[in-house]
Parts: sequence; structure tokens; C-alpha cells
Amino acid sequence: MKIFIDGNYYSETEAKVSVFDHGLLYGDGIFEGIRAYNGRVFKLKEHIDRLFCSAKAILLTIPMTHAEVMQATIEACRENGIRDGYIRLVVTRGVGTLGLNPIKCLKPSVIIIADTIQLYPPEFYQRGLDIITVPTTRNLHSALNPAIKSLNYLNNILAKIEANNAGCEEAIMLNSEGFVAECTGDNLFLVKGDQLLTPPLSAGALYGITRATVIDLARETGMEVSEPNLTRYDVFNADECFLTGTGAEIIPVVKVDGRVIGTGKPGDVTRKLESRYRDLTNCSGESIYN
Ligand code: PXG
Repeated sequence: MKIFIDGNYYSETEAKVSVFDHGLLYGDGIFEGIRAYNGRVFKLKEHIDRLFCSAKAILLTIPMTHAEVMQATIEACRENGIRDGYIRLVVTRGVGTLGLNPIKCLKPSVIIIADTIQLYPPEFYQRGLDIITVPTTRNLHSALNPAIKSLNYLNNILAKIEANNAGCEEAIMLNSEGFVAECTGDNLFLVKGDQLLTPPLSAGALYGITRATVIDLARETGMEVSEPNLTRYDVFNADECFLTGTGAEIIPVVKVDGRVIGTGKPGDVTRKLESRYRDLTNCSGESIYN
């Protein structure tokens, strides 16, 4: 594997960052997780747009233009012979001192890792997930805005550990008001009658790119999509529930906090959206090899 760091490629063993990088010392940086399908990078522009929005929010100047980051991402895939894969793009504040003040960090670092993808086992997609709500809530907007895809993911990691400790793969995170925000690395959707519902971004959900894609696909099929505040009660009484994310794509949920959702099996709407999503990923995106 060849890993891009600040314009050069390094082998897996040679690709290293300094112990004085504020990305490591303080989680001071941002990232994106991107997929390639069939020789194309899916929703690349949207991911790089979000990267630049995260950078703006944390006052980080990415030392490359939007077009250069897009090009470097495609090139990293090409260098690694990727047709289907997962790309991790990271921008750290760069090397500074042990002190907190980022003023000493003169040069942010851009890292691009183009790898193969580790998928959830197929039976999770066939049967659907059994998940729980966890005690760790989503960050307050006023503390660390959950829309920022920062390197500071402890909030989500703690929620994931709490789910794992309870024998579950995923966790529903509520916000401080008790409304459903999202899962640790995925957005949440409910089907109720002919309506598709997902928490609003103001509830603490990440502006998920898969979320936006699924909203578009559902509207194309004639479904009504809305973004109301949702409670656990709404989740328990939905006809269907599924999660969306670049890594997981669309994954059904069949049990939440011990309550069976709908029939207890992945539903028709979920299956229809999965199929439409698969079709879209296979035929769209930025071409890697021409
Ligand atoms: N919410 C959060 C908090 C995320 O980090 C999503 C939703 C889904 O967004 P996209 O744009 O991918 O549809 C994410 C992104 C993992 C992993 O290993 C997942 C993400 C980030 C880092 C790791 O599951 N998902």
C-alpha cells in the first residue's frame, strides 16, 4: 500500500506522523471516509465539500485547493490499484509543541489512505441489527458541533463501547434533550406508513452524505421525507428502521432496546432503497482510471 502524506507517497511501514502532531496530541484535525465502487469514487465532491466545511469550522487552512484534494484522492486510488475500496482522508493541525496553542502548528498535514473495505458480515444485512440506546449523549452544538467531522471522536467511541459491552454492534445516541440524534458512525431512518423520517441536523446528526443520497432516492420513488425531532417512542413504533453511512451503506435495524421493530424482519422500503443505492453506487462517481 502507498500512503499519501503531504504530496509524497510512503509504504505502510514508512507512513508516519510526528508525536508532536496536534492531531495526535489533541485530536485537532478533521477527516472523511469515502468509498470507491467499480473504478469510481462515489460522491467525491460532496466529501471534499464537507472536509472544507469542517476545516472552516475549526479554523484550519487546508494547504491544498479543493480541486487538488479531489485530484490527490483519485490519484491515491490509482497508485494503489483500487477499483472498490475505502479512502480515509485526514487533515491534522500539524506539528506543534506540547502546549495546546495551535499557533505553533505552522503546517497542517494531509494524509490519504486508499485501502480495501472491511464490511459488516452479510448476515447483519440479511437479518438486521439489534441495537440499543446508550447513556453517552451526542455533543452539544455549543461545545463541539456534531456537524464537524473532527478527529475528536471520543464521544462516538464511548457510545460504541457501551453498545459493545451490551453485546450490540451499534448504539443510538440521543442529544441532551432526549431526542434521537444518530448512531456512532451512521445516520438513522424510520419508515412510518408512506413516510420516511430522519432526525434533523439540529438534533445532532452529521450531515451524512449517504443520508442525503437516500433522501433523494426516496423522493424519486414518490415517498414523502421529513426531518422531525424523533424520540425513542417513535423508533419503537416505526414500521421499519435502517442506518446509513459510507461504510455500512444501508443496514436494516430490527430491534431497539428490546422492542421489535415492525415485523422483526428487514422491510420492503429498506430493501427497495438498498437496491436503488446499489445501482447508483455502481454507475456514478469520479472515474479513477481515465
Ligand atoms: N454519523 C457520524 C457520526 C459519522 O461519523 C455518518 C454519520 C455517516 O455519514 P456518511 O457521510 O458516511 O454517510 C458518519 C460517517 C466506521 C466509521 O468505521 C464511520 C464513519 C466515520 C468513521 C468511521 O464505521 N461514518
